[in-house]
Amino acid sequence: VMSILLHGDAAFAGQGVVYETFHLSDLPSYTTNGTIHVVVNNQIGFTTDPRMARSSPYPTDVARVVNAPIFHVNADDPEAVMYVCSVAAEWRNTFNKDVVVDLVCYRRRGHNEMDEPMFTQPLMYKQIHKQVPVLKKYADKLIADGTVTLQEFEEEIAKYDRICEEAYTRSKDNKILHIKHWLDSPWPGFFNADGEPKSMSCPPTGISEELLTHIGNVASSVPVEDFKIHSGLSRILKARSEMTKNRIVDWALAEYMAFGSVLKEGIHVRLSGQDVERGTF
Ligand SMILES: Cc1ncc(C[n+]2csc(CCOP(=O)(O)OP(=O)(O)O)c2C)c(N)n1
Repeated sequence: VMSILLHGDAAFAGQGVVYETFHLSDLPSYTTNGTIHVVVNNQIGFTTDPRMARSSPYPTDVARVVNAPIFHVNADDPEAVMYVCSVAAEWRNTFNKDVVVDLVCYRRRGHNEMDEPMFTQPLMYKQIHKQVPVLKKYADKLIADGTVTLQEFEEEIAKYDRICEEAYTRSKDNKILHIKHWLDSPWPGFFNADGEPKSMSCPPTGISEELLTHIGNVASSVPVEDFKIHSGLSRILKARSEMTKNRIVDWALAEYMAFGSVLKEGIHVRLSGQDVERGTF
């Protein structure tokens, strides 16, 4: 058994649990006898640039507290990555201590299906769109030097696609799980006889539809005149205005309505932290 952890670069530097885990790594009752940490260092954390995310030069510097070896490797060079991974595995098997592989790469698309990185990192993403994907680059090289044939390459791709398709189909058979099954203590009084959470009472917080419509309209408008807005964003604003007109709300508009109604009561709202510039939280 060999423990392997996969991390994002921003998460590796920013999540306290990573630092805590490094300090557990060599304690007699907690050690895994060496974990290989693989950091997918795509040089961005959701929409946050490294200079806004951490104070150390490398995202992997947190591993220096235990003097773990850290290998920075160009992820566009699969053979270099394989080489570094074998060295890391050998190190771990010889010394039974943690080791880090920093895969220096880029993220072709957004952090998730809702994220458009051209809104927040347009220059970086113009460069990224010009990059030939590593799979194509490496396949072209292997085919050109006769290591594999085009047919062998295509068969491998089809094999992998099949694994993904089958897993996707299997994921749909999952039976519905009750929340109770996820909790490790009985929480008496919290659940009803069917295992569902009991409804809790809270003071009325409703506001008039007129006020909600007003907030929806403000949230669909551009605050500054003569402001050239990204076409993707104006589409979002237009959709938001349509929703307000049709008395529909999605999560983001509901969030605006919550903030807006609190503002209307004269209470300041301060959004702070990573990614708020795009209105994530
Ligand atoms: C405990 C916790 N803190 C903060 C967040 C908010 N958050 C979501 S994604 C993200 C950045 C993740 O960056 P990275 O690990 O580099 O992944 P990438 O965006 O490159 O996919 C943050 C801070 C979270 N989801 N969980």
